[in-house]
Parts: sequence; C-alpha cells; structure tokens
Amino acid sequence: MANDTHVLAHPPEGAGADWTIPQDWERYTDEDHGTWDILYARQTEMLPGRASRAFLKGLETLELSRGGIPNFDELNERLTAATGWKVVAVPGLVPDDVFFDHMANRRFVAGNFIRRRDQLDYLQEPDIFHDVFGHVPMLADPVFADYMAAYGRGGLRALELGALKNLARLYWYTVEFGLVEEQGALRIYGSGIVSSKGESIFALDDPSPNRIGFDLERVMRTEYRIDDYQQNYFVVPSFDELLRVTVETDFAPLYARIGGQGDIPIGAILPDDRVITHGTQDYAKARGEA
Ligand code: HBI
Ligand code: FE
Repeated sequence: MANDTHVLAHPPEGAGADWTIPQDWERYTDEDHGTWDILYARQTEMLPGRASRAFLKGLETLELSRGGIPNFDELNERLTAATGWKVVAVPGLVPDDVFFDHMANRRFVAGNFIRRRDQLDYLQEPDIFHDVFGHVPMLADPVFADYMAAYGRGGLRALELGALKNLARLYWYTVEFGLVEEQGALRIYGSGIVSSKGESIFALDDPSPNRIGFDLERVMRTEYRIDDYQQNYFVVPSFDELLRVTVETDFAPLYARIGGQGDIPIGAILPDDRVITHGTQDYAKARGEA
C-alpha cells in the first residue's frame, strides 16, 4: 500500500465530498506494518528527555506501542474519549478549505499510505507515520486539542480574508516544528520533528538553528523551508499560552497590519526577538541555504 504523490483537484473515486476514504486497514502488508515498527522503535528510543510531556502522555493514552500500523477505529475510541477528536483517512494532500473544515470539527485528516523502505528518513508527502505518530499524540492533550480546533476555525477565516500565507506559518512553526519550554528545558512537540530521527536531535542539540521565543506576529511574518531541517525554531512557554494567544487575538486587524510589514527572511534575528539560541547557521551554510 505504498503510494506516491497526490495533489488532486477533485476527490478521487471512492472518496466522499469531504475527501475521506476508508482506511482499509486489512490491506496493509506485513512489510507496511514492519515499516511502521522500524520507525516507531527508532523514534520512541529518542524521545525520553526530548519530547514534551504532553506528547509522551499522548503516546501512552493512545496505546500506540502495540505494534503495527494502528487501526483508526480502535485508535479513535481512545482519542475521542480523551478530547473529542478523531482521525479520518484521506488519499494525500487535500484542499485547504477541506483540511480546515475537518479540523474545526475535530477531525484530523491522515494519509492512509505508508512510505517505502527506501524513504525511511525523508519524504515530502505526509504519510500515516508522520500524520499518526507525529500529530495524533498531541491531539490527546486537552489544551493542544483545543488549539488545533481553533486553528481550523482560524483557517476558514484566513481563507476568506486572503491571509492563508500568514496563518500557514503559524501551523508550520507550532504544529509541525514547534518547541516548548518545560521546567526550564527545551522539548520538542512539532510533528515534523518528533517523526524524524535526524531532526529530533538537530532541533534541540545542534548549534546551527536559531531558537527564538514564540511571538504570534513574528511567526506569521517569517518564511520557512519545507525541504530541509529548519533554520529557526520558535519556543512556546506552554500550550496554555499558545491557546490563549490564539483565541484572544483578533486576526483580521493583525493580518492587515502584518500585510504592510513585509516578510522576515528565514534565519534572520530581529532586535525584539527573545533569543534562546543565536544559531551559527553552519548547517544551512554548508548546504548553500544561508
Ligand atoms: N492535507 N492531508 C493533508 N495534510 C496537511 O497537512 C494539509 C493538507 N492540506 C492543506 C494543508 N495541509 C495546509 O493548508 C496547511 O498546512 C496550512
Ligand atoms: Fe504534518
């Protein structure tokens, strides 16, 4: 059931108008389940002392340690009991409005395919390991679950206001690549980090990237790269604070204001930044990216 790129204009045959498809759990091969197990073992070995408490607790709540690709029906019993969220299968990337509508209604869309054995370290398309191992444990945390639903509502609004570019950066620098401060130490929680062996180490330990205190406006003005380790990580003081800022901010005037301010290049440090690490950017420079 390995799969290649899907960025479709219409729901494929067999998909509903909401783009969901059956997970078809019975169709996974032994090799597919084995790929999950390899990735699972590799990541869980790395996570104690690195991952946020919320993420580690979510892994336990969801009983993802049982082996093999999770069956969404079973996973959803535990997830829905915890926070009211459920996971639904989709064939790949879905249109933005569909994605946000699901989130606003506490449905997280997950690719139902798993990467090939020659793609263990990296693939651009979100597969079931990235989507389920990376994202779903945080959805079992009540505060983060509320943040994600608020993000979905905000996404629908941003589409109307023509501000998706700005809001997508918030998702990128929190949900996908966020760090959090816990008892004075940095921890990873972003799905793109916790589902990647290399970036789990790089994001916390490497001297190359900047680590900067989270500021909503700053984040929404900052460009990002999708094809390599990040040059900036933004650190939230807590998920309560992230949720609070997101629900209390009136985004329409904020979009109007930052629309006139221009974008911040990747890797830049600003005078008002709360700098936790002023990165060397050696990694990015060596790759010709900075
Ligand atoms: N579709 N399956 C899937 N997964 C995503 O993360 C996703 C998507 N469609 C659109 C989308 N993300 C973007 O709108 C957000 O990253 C902002
Ligand atoms: Fe993701």
